[in-house]
Amino acid sequence: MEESQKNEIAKKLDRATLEHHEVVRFTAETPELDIPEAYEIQELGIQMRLRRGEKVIGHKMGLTSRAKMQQMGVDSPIRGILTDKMMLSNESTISLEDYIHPKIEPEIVFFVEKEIKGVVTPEEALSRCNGVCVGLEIIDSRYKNFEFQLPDVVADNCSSTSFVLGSKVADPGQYDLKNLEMSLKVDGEVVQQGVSSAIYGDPAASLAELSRMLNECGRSIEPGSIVLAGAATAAIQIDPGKIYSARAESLGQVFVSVR
Ligand code: OOG
Ligand code: MG
Repeated sequence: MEESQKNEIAKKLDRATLEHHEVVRFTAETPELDIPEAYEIQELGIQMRLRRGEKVIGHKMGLTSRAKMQQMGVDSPIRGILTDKMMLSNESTISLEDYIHPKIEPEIVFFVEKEIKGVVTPEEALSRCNGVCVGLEIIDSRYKNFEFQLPDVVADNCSSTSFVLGSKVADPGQYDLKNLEMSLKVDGEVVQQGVSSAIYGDPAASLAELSRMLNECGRSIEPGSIVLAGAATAAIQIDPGKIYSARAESLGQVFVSVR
C-alpha cells in the first residue's frame, strides 16, 4: 500500500474521532490492507495526536479474551496506544455528545515502574510493576455499527477513546490476579460478571504478550506506562443518565456517570 493511502486512512480516522462520526471499514474497499500496514496507520494517527499536544502515557491490549478472539477468528490480541487526553478521573461525568456509539468494559490496569522488554514470563512482567487497579474502558469504534476486520480495528487504535482508573493498589504481586471476581454495574446493578482469568488467562500474561509484540517492532513498555490488559467481560452500550461502575475483588471500584 502507498504511503499516501495510509496517510489518507489515518486522516479519515482522526477526523472521525475528532468530529464523532462513523466511517465504513476500510477493508471493504481495500481488502489487501494487512496487519503491519494497520499498525503503521495507527502510528500515523498517534503522531497526529502528538502534534496537537497530546502525550503518550501507555498501551492497551484488546481482544485478549478467548471469546473475542474466536469471534474475530484470530489467535493473537491487538495493541493500541493511550494518550493523556483519553484519561478521565474516577467519578467523572461524560457527555454522549463527545462520542459516536460508546461501549464500556471492565479492565485490569498495570502501572509499569521499570521497562519491560522482549520475551518475559507473566511473573517477570508483573515484577516490573509497582501497582495495579481496576479500570473502565470506553471503546468507541469509529466504524459503523462496530463492524470491522482486524486490520481496521488496529488502524483505529483498537477503538481506544477514554478510560478511567480506580485507586492504585501497590505491590501487585500479593494478589492472585488471575482469579479476581469482576463485575460491571449500571446504576448499582450487576449487568456483566467475569473472572480476571478471562483476560488472556492471566492479566499479567497479557502484559507479557504486549512486551513480546512491541519487541517485534524494536520497542518496549516504557517505565511509567499505564497498561490496560483487556476486558474481563463483554462490553455494553452506554446510555445517558446512568452510572457505570466496575469492581474487581481486592482492587475496589471505579465509576463514570453519563449525562
Ligand atoms: C476492540 C477493542 C477491544 C478489549 O479490551 O478487548 C478491547 C473492540 O472491541 O472495539 O478494548
Ligand atoms: Mg478494552
